[in-house]
Amino acid sequence: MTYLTKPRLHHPTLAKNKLGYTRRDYEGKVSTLCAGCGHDSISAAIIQACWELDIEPHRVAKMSGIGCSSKTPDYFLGNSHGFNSVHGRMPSVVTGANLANRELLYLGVSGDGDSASIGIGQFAHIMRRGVNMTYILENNGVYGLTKGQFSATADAGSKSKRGVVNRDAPVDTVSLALQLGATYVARGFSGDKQQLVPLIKGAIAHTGTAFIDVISPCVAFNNHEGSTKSYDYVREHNDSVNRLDFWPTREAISVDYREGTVIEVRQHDGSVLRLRKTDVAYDPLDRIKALNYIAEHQAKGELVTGLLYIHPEADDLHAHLNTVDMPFNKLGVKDLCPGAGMLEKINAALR
Ligand SMILES: Cc1ncc(C[n+]2csc(CCOP(=O)(O)OP(=O)(O)O)c2C)c(N)n1
Ligand code: SF4
Ligand SMILES: [Mg+2]
Repeated sequence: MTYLTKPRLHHPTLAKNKLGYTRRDYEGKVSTLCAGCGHDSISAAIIQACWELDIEPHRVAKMSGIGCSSKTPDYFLGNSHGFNSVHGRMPSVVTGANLANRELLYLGVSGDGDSASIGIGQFAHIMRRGVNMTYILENNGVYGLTKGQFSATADAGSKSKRGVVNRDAPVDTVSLALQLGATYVARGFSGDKQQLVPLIKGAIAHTGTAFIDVISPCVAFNNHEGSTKSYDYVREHNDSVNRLDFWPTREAISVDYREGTVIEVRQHDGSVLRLRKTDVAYDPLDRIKALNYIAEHQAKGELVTGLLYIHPEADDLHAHLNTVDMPFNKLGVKDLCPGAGMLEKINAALR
């Protein structure tokens, strides 16, 4: 893979977080994506979120599939663990890694082709199994890496750069994630960092599968008139349901509040999500209403962004499987392989 290493020069006045790290410490290599690609803005939002959360980079495992989007983990968190897997197979790699070591923070990055076309089976199962992770889908409606073919999220009627009209019905990954049981579901737009950073912070703090679909225009193949995933289209049709501010409970951050209704959602780790509703009728704790809300706006050609659903008491795959608290990779041979006597006992209990 081609890449450019960034010079390790830090300006002495750069702001530092609690760990003494600057934002630069959360960056990766220089991006080789097209200038203006929405995916780079998402990488910047991930860097900002991890810096603001004072995350120790060695505690993060970045996983991805194949695509321009799946290349991006190389461009952030250069001091974290990473695995660039096979097209559409990131979820199974995260599941295995998470089962082996539950102490890491898992960050999966995927594309709409990677998740909704070839990888839709894997996508479905990770959403329903509650693997503790943040799943970011960088959604541009095309296979950017392979020169702009329609992906399964392309809207019927949208036009390719060459003027071909897509006739197939689209997969809406947000509705799918909700139906399948994801416990934190959001949609963002790569061009709206103010909204995206808190959504990512909330997802990282959430226990269970946190899914964020980020509309991310491909400037090379899907940013023209007729595309429903272009910058202009999204700006004109975006309906933001809430403004989300995120506080880890360990510190009080003063923020400039806008007018509107605020609700607080306390998560498993004690952190609090504050949702500023621009639409007073919207309730992110109600899954069925979320599905209806998304569908109603979709029928009007509108995209709903913001935190669409959260189950604050959600648990994860380890709780479902009743695994031990100690990560498997720290257990000794005796624990992992208790011997023939124990196997005999288990078999006898099943007879
Ligand atoms: C098994 C397999 N099939 C097909 C490909 C070719 N391929 C590489 S990336 C890609 C699509 C990527 O699209 P998406 O996930 O939307 O990422 P983007 O480039 O748009 O960010 C395809 C079809 C592949 N690498 N492996
Ligand atoms: S082809 Fe599209 S998705 Fe890929 S880097 Fe260029 S703008 Fe981004
Ligand atoms: Mg794509």
